[in-house]
Amino acid sequence: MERTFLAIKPDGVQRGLVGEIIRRFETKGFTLVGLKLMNVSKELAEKHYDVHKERPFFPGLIQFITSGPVVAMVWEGDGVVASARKIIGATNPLSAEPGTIRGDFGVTVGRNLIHGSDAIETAQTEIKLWFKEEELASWQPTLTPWLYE
Ligand code: RTP
Ligand code: MG
Repeated sequence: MERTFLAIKPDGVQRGLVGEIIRRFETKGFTLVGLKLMNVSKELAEKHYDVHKERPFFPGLIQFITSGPVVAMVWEGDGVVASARKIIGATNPLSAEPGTIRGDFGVTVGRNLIHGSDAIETAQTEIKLWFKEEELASWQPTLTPWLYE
């Protein structure tokens, strides 16, 4: 089953949006298989955002992500990688559609509340980077026959 990596960034935690954000993926029908509140080391933040290391916003992004606890999560379900990106909305919250997390709760790109893996391969790399195998729970919700044909 497809999996994605999501992280509620420090602004989402500080603003008390953890429950609201988790609710959106839970009620959609995705399955939570990994969850932890954690402080992010500079080393982990730099590895996670390695593709952006030459960008001007990189130092500020690392500073921000390491500034307070984040909620790291792994979610499972058919098409979860692309669907989660839709639920999250565009990178710039002012361009994100209402109804998306960033569209509903954010106003600026550097405080856009949540990260979501951008492709299936990226998701696999990010899950390995953030979680140990034993921190992930494989389980089949009893609702499965009501979610999938
Ligand atoms: P994310 O990786 O955090 O899920 O966000 P994303 O895919 O929608 O956007 P991405 O292009 O990967 O950018 C990563 C994060 O860097 C910050 N950013 N700041 N100041 C800027 O112009 C700028 N551009 C990007 C955002 O916090 C973005 O989520
Ligand atoms: Mg990204």
